[in-house]
Amino acid sequence: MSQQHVLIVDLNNFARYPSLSVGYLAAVLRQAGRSVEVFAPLMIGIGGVVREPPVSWYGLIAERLNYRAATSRSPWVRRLRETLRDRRGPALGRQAEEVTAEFRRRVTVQRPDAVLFSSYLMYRPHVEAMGAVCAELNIPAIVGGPYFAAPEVAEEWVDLPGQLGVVGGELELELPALVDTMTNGRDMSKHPGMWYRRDGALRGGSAPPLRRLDDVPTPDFDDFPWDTYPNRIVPVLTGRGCGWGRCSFCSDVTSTAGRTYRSREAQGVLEEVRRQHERYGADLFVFTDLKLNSDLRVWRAILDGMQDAAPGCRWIAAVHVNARGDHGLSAEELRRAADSGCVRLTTGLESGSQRVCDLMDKGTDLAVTEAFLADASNAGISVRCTMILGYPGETADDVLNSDAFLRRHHDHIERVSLNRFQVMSGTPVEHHLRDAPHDFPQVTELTVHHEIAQVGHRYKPVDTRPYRAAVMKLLGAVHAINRKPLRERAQDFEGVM
Ligand code: B12
Ligand code: SF4
Repeated sequence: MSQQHVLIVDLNNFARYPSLSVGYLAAVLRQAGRSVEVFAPLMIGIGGVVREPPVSWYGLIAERLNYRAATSRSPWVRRLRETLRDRRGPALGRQAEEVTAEFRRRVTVQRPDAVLFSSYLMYRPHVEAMGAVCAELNIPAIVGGPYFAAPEVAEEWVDLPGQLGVVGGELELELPALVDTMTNGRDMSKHPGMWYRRDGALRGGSAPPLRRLDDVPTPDFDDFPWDTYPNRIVPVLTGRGCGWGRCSFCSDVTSTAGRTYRSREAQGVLEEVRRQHERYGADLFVFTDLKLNSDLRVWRAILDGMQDAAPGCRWIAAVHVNARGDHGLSAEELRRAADSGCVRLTTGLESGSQRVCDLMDKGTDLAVTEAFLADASNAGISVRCTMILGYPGETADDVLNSDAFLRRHHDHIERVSLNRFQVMSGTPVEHHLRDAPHDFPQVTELTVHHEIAQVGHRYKPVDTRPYRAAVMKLLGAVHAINRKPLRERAQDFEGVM
């Protein structure tokens, strides 16, 4: 039998560094002797979402107008905003036709035995169009990705036209067997992770979280268009899930690789850093762990071992500053982190009101967070905070507390990512809203869109004058921080995380 040829299509498509999931899939298949090719829209110049672009002096006016439009009661204003947003949104979103045309050209020439789509939910039109090409050419194809573990999402996707199978879970170690089944035309439903419909009902199910993380080979990024990235950043994952894992709004821990916390051996992680540094000539690393300090053994091994593994490297990560303070983020450890090349840490502040953090089950204590901000900044680390606006129960006073918090820590925080609260399918808060709506009298107009894992809603306080005034003030504090130049050592990571 000739060697199987597999085409992986990367619809994660991030314009700053290769997609880790695709690197894993390619590595596993190559290790099993399959020939692999990757097609990412970025290869034809089409990038994904631009994250956190530099803020201009007039940015505050735009931010305030944008907030007013997004929360306007007028459907006309909201629609106009959506049209403008789509126009400015990810190029990939608008260019399904170009991507499909190039995909058709490639599969017609290459005639792969199987096509694997790895996709964010927002690229469904692209998956459908390319899936139709596969059906036309009689090439078996499946789609998987970070959100297909959720049954409510699978329910909306499982009837994709053509013969496109939908698969959920961390299946990389099963992939060679799965591809065999696909190419032999056998029934795929026996494989864990396959979703299918029988007798009108959704069957199958996402594969359980992968336990044997150390069995997964080092991600293979050979196929990525390195020359199109502004610099060479390599993503590394030391564990899957989050050591805290309880925040009520968090869809990271309900999505595929976030379910339950699992960690790798520290030595394997450092060995991977060493190998990727040599293989790709990369000195910049991003740990895509949900929270890198979930396993303190690994965290401390990184502080001790990064410069040996990749001399001169710089790296960034996300951390959870837990309320108890046993988080590996003491002033001394943060200095060691900076010495080991850490130039940016991002943390979920979410709110400057302890009451709101507690409503979210955030597991943080703002006094502990304050100490972390000062210690990290004094150690020379650029700190980025994510925040949520409009969480159920938040009042105008809470927003003013967030504003005051940011103004107090203006000198210690270098970037703030402020997001309006979104109800994501499958999260604890979504279940709570569904099961006990009377607990949330101020949340109305729920509209379910499980195909994109979102549940639209309206939060009544946003229509009140004091709340709006507080938000306008908070936007000013955020803008003042985001206008600051980044520390030089962190500049290579601007807009990355
Ligand atoms: C790191 C990260 C990023 C990074 C890098 C993204 C990248 N493309 O590489 C940054 C910070 C840039 C980012 C940006 C965004 N992200 Co992001 N991100 C993550 C995060 C936290 C980890 C991703 C990761 O490395 N996972 C580890 C890998 C190994 O897991 P995986 O991707 O699920 O892949 C595994 C399986 O799913 C499976 N698999 C994947 N594909 C396929 C295909 C087949 C055929 C098979 C068999 C298996 C398979 O195999 C892999 C190995 O087990 C996830 C949350 C999470 N829990 O995963 C969100 C997540 C993926 N991001 C999400 C979103 C929404 C975004 C943004 C759109 C946010 C925004 N508005 O700016 C942007 C878009 C960026 C872009 N594409 O241009 C969503 C996606 C939801 C969706 N709609 O599909 C997630 C799930 C977060 C969430 N819970 O909402 N992100
Ligand atoms: S700490 Fe972060 S990743 Fe962990 S559950 Fe909370 S929001 Fe999610």
